[in-house]
Amino acid sequence: MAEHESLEFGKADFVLLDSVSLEEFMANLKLRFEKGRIYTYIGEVVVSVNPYRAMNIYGRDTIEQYKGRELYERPPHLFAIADAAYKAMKRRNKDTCIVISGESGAGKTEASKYIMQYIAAITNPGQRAEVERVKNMLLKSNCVLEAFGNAKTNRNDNSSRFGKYMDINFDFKGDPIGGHINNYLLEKSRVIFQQEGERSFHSFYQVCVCSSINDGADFKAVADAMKVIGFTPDEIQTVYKVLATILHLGNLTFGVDGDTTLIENSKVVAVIGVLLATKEENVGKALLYRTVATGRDVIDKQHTTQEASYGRDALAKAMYERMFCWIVGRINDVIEVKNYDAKVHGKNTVIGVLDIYGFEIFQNNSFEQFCINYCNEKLQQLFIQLVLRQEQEEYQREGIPWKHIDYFNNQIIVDLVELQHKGIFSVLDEACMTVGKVTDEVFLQGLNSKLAKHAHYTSRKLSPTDKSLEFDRDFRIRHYAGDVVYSVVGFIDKNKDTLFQDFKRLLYNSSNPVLKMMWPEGKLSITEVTKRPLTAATLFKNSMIALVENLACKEPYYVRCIKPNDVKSPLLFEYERCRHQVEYLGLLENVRVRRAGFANRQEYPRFLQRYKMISEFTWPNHDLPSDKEAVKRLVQGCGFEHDVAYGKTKVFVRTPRTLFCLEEQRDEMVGRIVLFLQKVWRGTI
Ligand code: AOV
Ligand code: MG
Repeated sequence: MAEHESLEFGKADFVLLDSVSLEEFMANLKLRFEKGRIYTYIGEVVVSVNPYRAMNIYGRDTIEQYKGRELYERPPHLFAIADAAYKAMKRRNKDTCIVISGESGAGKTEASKYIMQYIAAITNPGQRAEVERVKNMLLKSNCVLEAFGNAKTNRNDNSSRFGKYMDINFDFKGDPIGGHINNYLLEKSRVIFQQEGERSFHSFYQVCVCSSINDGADFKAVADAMKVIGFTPDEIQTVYKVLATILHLGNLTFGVDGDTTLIENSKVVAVIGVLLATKEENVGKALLYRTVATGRDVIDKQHTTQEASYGRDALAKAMYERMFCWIVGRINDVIEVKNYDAKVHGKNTVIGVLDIYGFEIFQNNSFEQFCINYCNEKLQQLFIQLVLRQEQEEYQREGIPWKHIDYFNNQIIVDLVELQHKGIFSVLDEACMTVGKVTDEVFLQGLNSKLAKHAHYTSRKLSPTDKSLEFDRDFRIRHYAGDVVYSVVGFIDKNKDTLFQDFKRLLYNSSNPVLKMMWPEGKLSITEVTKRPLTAATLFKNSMIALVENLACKEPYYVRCIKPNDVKSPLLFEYERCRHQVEYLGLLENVRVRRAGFANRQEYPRFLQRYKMISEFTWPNHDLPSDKEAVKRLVQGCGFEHDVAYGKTKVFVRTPRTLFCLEEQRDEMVGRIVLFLQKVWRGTI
């Protein structure tokens, strides 16, 4: 527990509050924010409040203060948590992960970047060139991914529109030797539509150099970063061509002449032809016709203007998404671990850093917000499992006297979304599978009939007098973080995510090899394409389940971000706004579990192995009936009885300070033993 800070800044760890109540918690959080202390602990969890101003706490000197220190030795900071995750990995060969959560604009992405900078700064003391190269790539990749994956929304000027999980791999020395990025569902609909006050992805403005944010300077930074990462000039050119194509597609309009659908501004088609390195007529044809196989025959079927517009938008979205995934893939090619032989170098360990899109509520919420908010439910569930539930279950299992601490378990909402056959994703997939004309309304009817009784679901039909449900197309979910009204409009299309095969073939047949590479499936002819692709919802659900499984098998460290106000002000601590977040994040329950619980636990033999040299009863071996008895004797000898509990298989230590004292005594004894052995060796004893 961080005790060295002056009390005028409030308590550095919520665990030290005189009593655990929401009022006390909030008073402490507010006081610290106002005093410029944006970080506070709950044990090993960092609670962070977005300062909305540049803080002078991330420089080289601060990094030096945290390097190698224990959590409670310095004021709360992201660096301390990064160091703790790093130490756990290095000392105990553990894979660890840092999970950063909080709503949109709360400061997750900034936190993830500071954490990565810290890890880069404290590693590679030997200045190995290869390690420096890897570190540089990892840091530079952020700049590129933000340009293509972030956008200005009404919640955040630099909002992540994709989920990102980055593994950093370390060698036996603890130096980064590579990494891997997993990206999750990019909000590609932004390419063709933005709500009022919002923008498309930064990248478009960077190529146009035409707006309020400093896009021109960013353009250069991104181009430089891409070069450093190893994108070839051709690849970078292709990226710009794809962006330009998408911008031109936005200008294309369709009309009719008798029975014929036509493109009204055909000059645009010529430009797109040049950009995509393909014939103008091929572009025109792909936009106006689709090839269909009927039995053995293959015919060209003309689009209606509506279908043509749908196809154009789908193409723009798909090209952007594909390019984004390709960029991630190219970065992975460069940063992935190469030539690592575990037999020679020992185990290669990992720190994962998760930075996703935060919970969000807009004026208009659609499929994308639904997925984003489901993702946040999954992460809250993981937090509950790892921090609130497992902890309590372990005390019970070990027979430590324990009074259960209640918390809201959001599993019910996770189930509402993802349960097989019954959940919203299943209902959506079923609706998409229906033969004949499928509409969003069919999907809504499905929801209403399956979920009428669900406590967290309602809709206009089920609650006709509810004022928040303005339109027939609306349904509402009671999320852990608040109520969100979604409009069903677009759910079916977005879930099916159809891109006419003709476009895939068009892009595959481009004479630009980079573009061709992005569209390998265009190789298939119309008669070879049969398999129905998985829906967007199923793909997303599967990727979320895999993500949570991956995180759950690592030792987790948490950063819980809080957004102090909705106007990006550095001065304003909107009490209600913050209280709501503290409540739904389950922070109070976290403090309660932590306070009643123990900071550290170890199995008896392991504990003994580490500390046996500090007691005459246990060094070099003990003659007590069990390791448990031996540990008891050891702890008594050190005078830590009051701070320790004995479980069936493990010893539990309440405060980190006790562990710290044990470590100090151990260090001293190890020093003495070494000295003694040296004397024996030299024959002076
Ligand atoms: P998010 O990642 O949590 O939202 P960001 O990390 O992008 O939020 O933070 C939003 C903005 O708040 C940043 O652009 C900064 O202006 C400011 N900010 C956040 N953290 C700090 C900090 N430590 N110091 C100074 N300013 C900060 V989203 O990506 O929308 O969920 O999808
Ligand atoms: Mg973000």
